[in-house]
Amino acid sequence: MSGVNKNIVILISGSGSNMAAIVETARTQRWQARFGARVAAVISNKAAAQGLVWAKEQGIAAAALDHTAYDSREAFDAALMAEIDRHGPALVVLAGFMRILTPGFVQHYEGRLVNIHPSLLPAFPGLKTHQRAIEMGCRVAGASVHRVTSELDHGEILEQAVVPVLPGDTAETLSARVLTQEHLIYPRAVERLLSV
Ligand code: NHR
Ligand code: GAR
Repeated sequence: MSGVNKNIVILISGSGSNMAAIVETARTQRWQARFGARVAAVISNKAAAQGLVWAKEQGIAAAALDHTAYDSREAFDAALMAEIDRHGPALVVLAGFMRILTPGFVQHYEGRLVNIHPSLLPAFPGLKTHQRAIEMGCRVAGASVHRVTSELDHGEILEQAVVPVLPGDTAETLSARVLTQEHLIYPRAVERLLSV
């Protein structure tokens, strides 16, 4: 990705630990100096998202756009696009963002839109991935960073990490094990996108 001022906009819905991992890696790996890249904004569809508080403390522009205030997915996505585009993003990063995006949104950011999904895609697209992996008797689980297309959790895979499923695991214990790996692979995938 050539050029200077590569603004990264991160979309969250909750705790924002993947967002924080990316912000911290940007700092320790000097993304500004090396790639002209910085996390310009964090946007949540939930005003109560904990990640917004942390982002503000870091001096990052943080905004909430409540999807329930819009009549349709198209109307929400149009407002979200307007908010994102204020920052002229080179990359839009979904990090625990829980709203399915319309084809118009996906098309607008084609080639600039990535997600982290808590399963070894193409296994278990959609929700409740850890519970489903345990119920199926999977011996391994993990996470995938992928490009976002209008087909949910189906874009090109950019990074993956594998963890064991251990006897007695619950969705909570497995998701915590997967999350530690997400914090390694997501910053790595974003850095690779910035460096090409
Ligand atoms: N949008 C598109 N077009 N394509 C993808 O691959 C997307 C996407 C939006 C989000 C993240 C995804 C995940 O990693 C993601 C990938 C939300 C849902 C969902 O069903 C499914 C997958 C993902 C995110 N959301 C419900 C909805 O009606 C709301 C659920 C809730 O609020 O808890 O949008 O898993
Ligand atoms: C992460 O495990 C992420 O993979 C998952 O939600 C968690 C968000 O944690 N994403 C989805 O389930 C998307 N449907 P975080 O807010 O602490 O990054």
